[in-house]
Amino acid sequence: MDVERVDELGQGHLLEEFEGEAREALLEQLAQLDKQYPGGLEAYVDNAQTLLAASKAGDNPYDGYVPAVPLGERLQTATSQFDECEELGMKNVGKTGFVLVAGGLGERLGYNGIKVALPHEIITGKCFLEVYCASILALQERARSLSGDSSLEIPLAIMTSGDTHEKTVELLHKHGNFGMAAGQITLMKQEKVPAIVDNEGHFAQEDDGLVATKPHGHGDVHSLLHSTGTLDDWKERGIEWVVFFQDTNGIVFRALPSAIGVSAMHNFDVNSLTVPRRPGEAVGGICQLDNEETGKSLTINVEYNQLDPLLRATTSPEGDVADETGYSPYPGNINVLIFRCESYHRVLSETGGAIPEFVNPKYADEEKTKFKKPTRLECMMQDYPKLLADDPDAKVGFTQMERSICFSAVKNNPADALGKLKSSGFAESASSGESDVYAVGRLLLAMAGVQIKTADIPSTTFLGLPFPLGAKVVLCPSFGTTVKEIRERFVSPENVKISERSSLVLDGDIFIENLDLDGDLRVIAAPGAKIHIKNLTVRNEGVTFTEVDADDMSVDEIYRIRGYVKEESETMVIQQSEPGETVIDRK
Ligand code: UPG
Repeated sequence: MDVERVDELGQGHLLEEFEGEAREALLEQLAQLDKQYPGGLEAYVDNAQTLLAASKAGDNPYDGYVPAVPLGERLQTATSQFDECEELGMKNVGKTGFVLVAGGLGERLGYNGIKVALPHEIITGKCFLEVYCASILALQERARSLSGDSSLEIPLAIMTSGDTHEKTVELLHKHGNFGMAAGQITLMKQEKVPAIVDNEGHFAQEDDGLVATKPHGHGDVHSLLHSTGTLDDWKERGIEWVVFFQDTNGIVFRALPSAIGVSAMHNFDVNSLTVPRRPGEAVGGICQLDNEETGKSLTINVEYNQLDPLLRATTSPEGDVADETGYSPYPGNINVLIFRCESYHRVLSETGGAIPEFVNPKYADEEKTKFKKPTRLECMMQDYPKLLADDPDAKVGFTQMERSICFSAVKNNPADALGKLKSSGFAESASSGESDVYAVGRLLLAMAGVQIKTADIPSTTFLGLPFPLGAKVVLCPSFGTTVKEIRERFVSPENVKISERSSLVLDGDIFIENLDLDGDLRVIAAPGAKIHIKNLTVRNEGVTFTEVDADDMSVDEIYRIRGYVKEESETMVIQQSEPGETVIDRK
């Protein structure tokens, strides 16, 4: 970029103290930033000035809108309605593309690596990204046998950022893309935007002269799917549904077949998966916003920091409070979104996928002219329905499910998690994410009729956070992608008994008749192999979790953020690596 252009953009201050190489580097960076932002830096400065003026004036983005609880589908597990949705969803998964947003640094978690590399539980040690890839591959296998098309491939796009890109590439490379084919995964790197120091939109500068930059938010995923040609490609390949999910929700694939089924049933352009939301928790609320004056109505997420002021200003002077159920009446957004590819593609072609932005400066003075620290424009992926506001035919809905089957994120360090647990009932820590994986395993087995305790389970604490001491059950995606499929793996479930202190991993094509487990058991059937457990009694020392000092730097960080490690005294492994069937018949 040349010097005149920098002046035209009102950013001449950046050049004042920098000559020579530093100036060259700065001009090069500005040219790059100009290229990356839709409409260039001129648009960025314009947008910043407009949004900062509105923020200074105290404008409410929801002015004129009154929130109401939207209509949506509420699905309960273990009902025929759930089964029907799953079945319909499974007919559609072969025509689905998955998008993982993984550009966030996870500052609240305080973990030094990328979040998708964290183990989703430490019994298998499989990381989040591995679980996501395995889930997609398991769905792909089912879709292949349903369609008879053995070349069918389900695509995955991952949004990374400067903070996460290299490490994500390394992780995929190290593990051979976790079994996904070459070209099946598309990486899309989001770029940062200039940090801004005042209401005029002047950019902040680092000591070396470069512009200070900050993340632009997960809303970039839409413009990236457009600009990289990924969505064009998916549409051409016949993809009908696009599913977005977050980096650390280890159980989300348990809910996706049925949620895709709901989308297909209602032909929803946008379907948000939601959970009952506790007032005050860091989970946005899906609201139907009605504007009497314009007659417009919009079903959209109102972010957690904006819900309370909106409610106070409109329908509820007490703000973000519970109704008689103990939950907020507004369904909680978990940023698991399912879009209809055809209309999504059309909207992105028309708009480029630029999502309306917002700014959230922390003011240092009453006149609102100074910021405590530089701010920037941001955008959120769940704001996409704003691009549909002028389309009266757009169908925007939600699918509510029990939290235990679809949502448990890992976002907070143990100390903050304790505070969150006290204030909202949800810790969202590494240990709560892990214990929720085991809990959904127990739940699915109990729904299949297995004798396993799912309620009144005693807890211990690690770093002050409660950890239920129930059976540690890990049902890998290869073992079952739907509730029905898992049910069918047990021929006589009443003859399967798992004690509370047990741990169990079921990975692959496995059928179980009679099993009495008190200890640790891992059953692993490689692709093409089958294991039939006719009769098996297991009694061994098993696995225990023991406390570790979170400040002991000799302990790996993945354990320090949990406050425990696993001690494997005695385990039993039944493994079949070659194609063919193994029958286990040991009383
Ligand atoms: N992310 C990016 N790029 C960014 C910022 C975030 O890819 O610039 C990713 C991040 O990696 C994660 C996801 O986006 O996978 C969500 O980010 P996170 O910081 O975890 O979001 P929150 O502020 O916790 O809130 C989001 C939604 C909120 C929802 C909540 C559920 O905004 O409405 O209730 O997630 O976990």
